[in-house]
Amino acid sequence: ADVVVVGLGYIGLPTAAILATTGLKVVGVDVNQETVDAVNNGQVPFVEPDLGIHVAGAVSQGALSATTLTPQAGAYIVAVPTPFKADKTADLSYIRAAAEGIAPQLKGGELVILESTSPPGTTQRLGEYLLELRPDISLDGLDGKPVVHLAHCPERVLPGRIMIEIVTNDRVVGGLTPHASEAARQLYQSFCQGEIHITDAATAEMSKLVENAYRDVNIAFANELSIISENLKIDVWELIKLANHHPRVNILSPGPGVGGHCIAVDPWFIVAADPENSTLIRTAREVNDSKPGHVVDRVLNAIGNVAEPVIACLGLAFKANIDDVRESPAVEIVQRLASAAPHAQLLVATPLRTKRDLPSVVSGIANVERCEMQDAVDAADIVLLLVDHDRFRDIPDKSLSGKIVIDTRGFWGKKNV
Ligand code: SAJ
Repeated sequence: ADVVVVGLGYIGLPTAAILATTGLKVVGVDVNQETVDAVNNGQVPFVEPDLGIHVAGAVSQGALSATTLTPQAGAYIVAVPTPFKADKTADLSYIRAAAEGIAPQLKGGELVILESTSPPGTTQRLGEYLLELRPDISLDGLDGKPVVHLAHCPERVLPGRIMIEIVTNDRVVGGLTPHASEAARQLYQSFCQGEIHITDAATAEMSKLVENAYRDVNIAFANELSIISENLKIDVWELIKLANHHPRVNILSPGPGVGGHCIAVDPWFIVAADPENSTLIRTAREVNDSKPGHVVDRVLNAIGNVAEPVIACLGLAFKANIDDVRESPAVEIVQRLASAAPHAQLLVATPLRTKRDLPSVVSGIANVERCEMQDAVDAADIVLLLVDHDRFRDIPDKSLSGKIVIDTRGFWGKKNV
């Protein structure tokens, strides 16, 4: 293969598909046989606009295939998860496993790119894993052994817009050596129309973390405002709209909390790297993490003395118009509400989910069931909007009248707040 992409998830599969459209021969590697089979059938195991067309096209032309065993290639892109552990430090075991797959295939001259969002120093660490497994290679060539070139190139695509942003976004590339940076730049130039900025590996790692921490801090500001406004009986949406008329103010939107596998995770990697000096970043994380609990309290208050309350929970995804529930505040709210109010019936509407059941994180809870959105609203005493999916626009205003509406996203505007 020209390029092997290790990890066929939200980043690896789009990257593999887009590389395959440039004429390169791409092999995707994944530990999950179902994912491998799906890709080889030209299918995508999750929802992402336009990805299906790219994958089906590339597979049918023979440019893209998938396997569980890492083959030989000129370049490897590692796009595996880097979740955090209970102590909020990064779990690098998937990166280690990727290295174990790649190491036996190396001959010298290959490019190995880490795309997974990683704590500072991880590209170097990946290099060290490879050296441990293959003492006969080198990362810089200074010892005369065959060289393997390592670089970090963090992805910055927005779920829901991945196939557009993967082409149009600027990229940061940081090699362990200038040669590695240059080789990585050439590979990304094959499909990336944005500018490619070269730096060192640690700065590239940190730049990704900082972008997401920046957004987290700004969302925390909005979330803190929403709680203050509630206490002061001010409509936070109107407040923010007015403040944003100032030419240098741009407050983000409050919501039920911050989810996803990036913004809710990455700032912790900065905190872990320098706990003493990252007080603002840590506090923002804590503010955003406390928001689901706040929403649960609001609902419990609204339930009051209702004997058998029915609550329509609209949406489970971590944000609008996608079906991804990773770290989703909506999931946390449904779980906590179900146990805090065991007498309540929770009807959950997930209009974007193609599978029949609820995701495993909430299925099997006795008082939680999946329901069509309009049926859920019609049956409910309380309508709890958790995700601003466009599909919820189809719910007519009149079906909300007479219900208690808790709109965590400002979706329905002032009238229902
Ligand atoms: N959210 C709010 N209020 C807002 C904006 C977002 O509550 O005003 C919430 C969302 O509902 C969601 C969470 O924050 O729960 C994160 O959503 P998001 O749209 O801000 O970001 P992600 O996680 O989908 O993607 C981010 C992006 N990073 C930045 O915008 C700096 C994306 O470019 C990254 O590639 C991605 O993280 C990643 O993979 O790191």
